[in-house]
Amino acid sequence: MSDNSDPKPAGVNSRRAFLKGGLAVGGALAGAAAARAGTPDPAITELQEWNQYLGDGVDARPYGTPSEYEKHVVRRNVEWLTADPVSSVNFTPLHELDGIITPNGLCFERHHAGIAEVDPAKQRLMINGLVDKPLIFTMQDLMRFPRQNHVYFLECAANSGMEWRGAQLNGCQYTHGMIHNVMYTGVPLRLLLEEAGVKTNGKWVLPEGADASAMTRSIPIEKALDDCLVAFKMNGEALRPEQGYPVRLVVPGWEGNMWVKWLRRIEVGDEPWHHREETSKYTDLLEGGTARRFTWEMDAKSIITNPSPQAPITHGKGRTVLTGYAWSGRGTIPRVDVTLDGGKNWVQARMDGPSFDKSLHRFYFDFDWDGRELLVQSRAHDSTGYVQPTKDELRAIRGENSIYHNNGIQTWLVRENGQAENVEVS
Ligand SMILES: Nc1nc2c(c(=O)[nH]1)N[C@H]1C(S)=C(S)[C@@H](COP(=O)(O)O)O[C@H]1N2
Ligand SMILES: [Mo]
Repeated sequence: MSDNSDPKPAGVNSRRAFLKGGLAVGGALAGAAAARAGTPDPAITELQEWNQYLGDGVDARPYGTPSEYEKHVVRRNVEWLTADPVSSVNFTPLHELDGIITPNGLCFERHHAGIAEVDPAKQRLMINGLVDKPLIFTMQDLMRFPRQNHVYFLECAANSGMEWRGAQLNGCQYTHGMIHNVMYTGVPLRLLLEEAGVKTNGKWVLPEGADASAMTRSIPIEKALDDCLVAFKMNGEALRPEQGYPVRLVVPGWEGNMWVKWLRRIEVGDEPWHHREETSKYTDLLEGGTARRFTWEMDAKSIITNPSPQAPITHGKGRTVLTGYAWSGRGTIPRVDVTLDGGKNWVQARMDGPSFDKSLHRFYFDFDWDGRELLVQSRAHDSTGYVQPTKDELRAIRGENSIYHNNGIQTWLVRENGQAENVEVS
């Protein structure tokens, strides 16, 4: 390594290394995916605009934003889905991302009464109910407890809910985009509960939000004492207002509704409260009119993000990168299978990037596309041995009345022209 105090030698070295690397890669690609040398390319032969002006200085962008060429990479909502945008949802543009982390500005939003703008100086977190000492924590109080960092996915139980009765929305952003994956910094809820002293009959906790919806959910004390976090940072910086600034509850592997944002109170009780969001909502209506309650853990699931309806193959046949995400609320994802022919033949995808518990995982399948129509699907295996089911297998058990917890295998039809659409195969 060169001396950090003088950036110049390092710059020179890395530039030389870059040029050498560039040549090597160029050689390997010739005749495959890269353009052949010999045809003059104006992107090389002509002096580009940006080569001729002095760019913005270091004082121009105190908080950075993406390149203007990335303006299409945004959260999107589906207008007919909800009556108004305040109690609604938008979706993460999964097909535009790579790796496993969701950038803060692209994390889907789900709120029941809009975004609360909480003043951190007036933020209080109260713990009351079946405790020895009811306590109130300011932000400063929270920051004095030992912190932890963990990458976790948050998936709304309604993710893919519109697909129960058949293929509907054209794009993985809409079919699977009620998920994000973030590194949280926070204090284990266990430490705060221990500080208050949970009484022996304290078996449940009820986190409550400070927004106008005052969101509440019953959580068993075992989970609260296990891995829940009271988080104040996401991907290193303060939580975004959309995600519950200044404090939200993190409930790893469990449905997103329980991750109360703008967290202001945690009550300890001896039984669940049976509030609205755990009875009339976030309950699975089964065939025959019975209902399944308290389905907290998110089952293993996966989705091919590229190619997909919003991300067609535009380069023609030959070298092609297929990629996507897989996750499980019960552990890690050691394996993902991929099929190009609607499930007749399966091959193992290549997992890449870190494998964290209850986090998104990235998979790739690198193949030579012969230009023929494809029916692409992915199938996740989680670390408990559970294998993601087909939609028909799910329907056989759960009927078609459900909205929540649809983790069935998704199919994209990729046409000869590279365009893709949402279909089902049986
Ligand atoms: N206070 C409060 N917390 C809330 C909600 C809400 O409306 N208010 N929505 C819940 C639902 S249904 C989901 S899926 C997640 C969404 O988290 P996100 O907006 O960070 O994606 O937050 C949950 N926590
Ligand atoms: Mo949700």
